[in-house]
Amino acid sequence: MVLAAPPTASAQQAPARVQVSAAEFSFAVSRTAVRKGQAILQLVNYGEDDHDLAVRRVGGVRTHRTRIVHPGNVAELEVRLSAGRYTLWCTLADHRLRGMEATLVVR
Ligand SMILES: [Cu+2]
Repeated sequence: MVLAAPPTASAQQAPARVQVSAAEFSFAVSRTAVRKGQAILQLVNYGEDDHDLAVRRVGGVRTHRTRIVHPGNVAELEVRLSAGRYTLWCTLADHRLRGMEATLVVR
């Protein structure tokens, strides 16, 4: 007789996924709100310059950041998000000022 394994903490909800499309000079998120908990933020560089993805909770002190992503490449950032509003941006040069910034709401 085979017993089904009991549910464990690791078998909970799969992490939320958000794709961030980067180009010169814009950041477009695939969704603007996610549930709190584990999330995978995927940066896809559709541009012709290098970009990266940084994320910080508004009012928070910790910044998570991907490596620099070359054109046509992808990077993922797995983070634990608590409820609040997060800012996503590119840290390279003046890209943020030029429009590479987005907001993600976590409920
Ligand atoms: Cu950039």
